[in-house]
Amino acid sequence: MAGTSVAAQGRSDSPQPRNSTSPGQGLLYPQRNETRDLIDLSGLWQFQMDPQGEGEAQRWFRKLPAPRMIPVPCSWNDLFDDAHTYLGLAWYRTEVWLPSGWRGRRVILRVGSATYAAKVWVNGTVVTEHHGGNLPFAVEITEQLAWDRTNVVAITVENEPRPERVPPGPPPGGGGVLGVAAGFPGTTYDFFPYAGLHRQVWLCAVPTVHIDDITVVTTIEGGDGIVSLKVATVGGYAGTGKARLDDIEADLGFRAGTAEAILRVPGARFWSPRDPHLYTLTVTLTDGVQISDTYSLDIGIRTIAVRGDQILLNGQPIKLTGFGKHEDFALTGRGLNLPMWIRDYELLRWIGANSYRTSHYPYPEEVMQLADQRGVLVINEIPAVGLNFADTEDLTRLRLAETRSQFRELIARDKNHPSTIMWCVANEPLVRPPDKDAPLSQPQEQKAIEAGTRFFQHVYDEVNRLDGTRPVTLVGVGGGPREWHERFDVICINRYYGWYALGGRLDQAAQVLARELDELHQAFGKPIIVTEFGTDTLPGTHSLPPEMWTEEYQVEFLRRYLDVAAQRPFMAGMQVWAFADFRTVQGVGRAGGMNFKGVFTRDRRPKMAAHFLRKQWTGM
Ligand code: BDP
Repeated sequence: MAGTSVAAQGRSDSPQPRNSTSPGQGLLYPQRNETRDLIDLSGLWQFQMDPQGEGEAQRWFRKLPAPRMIPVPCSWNDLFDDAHTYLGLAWYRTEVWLPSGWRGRRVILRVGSATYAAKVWVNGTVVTEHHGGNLPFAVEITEQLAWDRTNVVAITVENEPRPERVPPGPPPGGGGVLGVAAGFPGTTYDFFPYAGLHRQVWLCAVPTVHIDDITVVTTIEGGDGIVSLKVATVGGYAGTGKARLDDIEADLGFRAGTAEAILRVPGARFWSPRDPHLYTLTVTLTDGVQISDTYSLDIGIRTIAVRGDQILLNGQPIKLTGFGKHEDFALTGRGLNLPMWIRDYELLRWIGANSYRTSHYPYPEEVMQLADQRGVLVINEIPAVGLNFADTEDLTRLRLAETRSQFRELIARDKNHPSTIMWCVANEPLVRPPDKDAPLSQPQEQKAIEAGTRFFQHVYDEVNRLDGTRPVTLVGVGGGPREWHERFDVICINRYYGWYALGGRLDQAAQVLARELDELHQAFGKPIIVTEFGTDTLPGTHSLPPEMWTEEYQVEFLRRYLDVAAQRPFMAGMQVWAFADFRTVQGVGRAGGMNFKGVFTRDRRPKMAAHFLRKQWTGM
């Protein structure tokens, strides 16, 4: 957790809040069934920016002095001109009347994501604070509720780019991820710092004693699937329960609120991109005949492992084809946009991709459910983008705490998704910030490399402790220290030979890439995935012979990279950067504030490269 000294470097003088999830530690997706109910608070909320940070003292959690309406979920940036580049504190407020049938149950408020830090009031009382912009948090609010009048929910969202956060903000006045003049707004990464209540806010009614968490691990024995599960409850449950999957049942005996069981599924259908079969697992708490709580979860039976230089799904080698993506669309920004996601999954199928990476932050829970249903393999990444290790030890320590806490939440949320086949701990960590002109001295550089090595060792160990069933990776930048990869199960690299280096010289670029892949394979003998390669491409711009920024050049560039990979049977995957054009900060390297490396435009029209990839990946 952040100490006050560093937090004070930001605009606000309050320390980063301690994350609280309650009543238990579980983050099960909200569900309505015979024992549970829900109210989705999506819709129009009142909104007001608070650049002076005066709202709390003036009790804006009761009444906003000059509100305007804003949709939830949505980013605030593309809706109001004065909010477009606003990085600071903003208030959201809504009212809700509770059904009388909810009396006697616990009521939990669950926020899908608030970027970056949030503080929540219910009827004027602070109920929780949270930081980390892309993951849900929940808090019990039963005590604060009123039953004879409307309830006021107020949430502040604050998105200041502070250096101790993950992703870190740039040093004051800094930013400049593109290695050119600083972008605006200043970030340490190449995407727009959208902010707001980005996912749904729910009220959930659950029984006093209820299922708080379920952890499912699947293995394979011959043709049978083995489903091991752990159930955790809130309320010190010491009774009995049942776990059911199709017509297979196991009894659960709870001690100190938890129970475990193993279900054997004879002749199971194993989850894979070809047959993404999901089984419904239902857990019930049953004291005698009375069901006191129940929760259902769709699970896939599959294994994922690394053997030598191969990634094995259900014991068979797989090669990833696909993309790095963003959660980005006009007007909604990074707000939950289900039409966009459904279209994206359609296009992934059309183009023949079997995978993507959640660059550079966790995506919505519904999107993970869709990946399960559609058999898409996901590299699940936390927002550790823009890290550098030449900053002070204090900052590195604070970012480590933040990274670990976000990982705990991510794994709590996504551990049961068969589609998540790998955790990614960081994208392109750097030895020094990209906007520092003076190179580091040799000893300084060595010190930064060692700081990074320790950092990633801690994160790797933590992730492995929380979930020992999935490979863990780190995505490295060209020229980054090789030793940072050593600890990880899969080597992921982003490479831009033929774009940022060797622009226009694709023959040379292919040679350099080939040489590097061979060296990496020689050095590590682990699976290698190129998780980013691509060129900015203005749709409708053409040239013969192919020149940079044209659609022909994008096709030729991708062709060279895929050819180099095809000649190397050890390659475990190729993910193009990017799926679609996306909004980033203003700067001389980004026309119109856009990154144009998409093979689809921002409104999802195919560039020539999309047709090319489809041919490569589907044979059509
Ligand atoms: C890589 C980053 C990615 C950028 C991309 C680019 O991982 O976020 O958008 O480069 O420059 O370095 O397009």
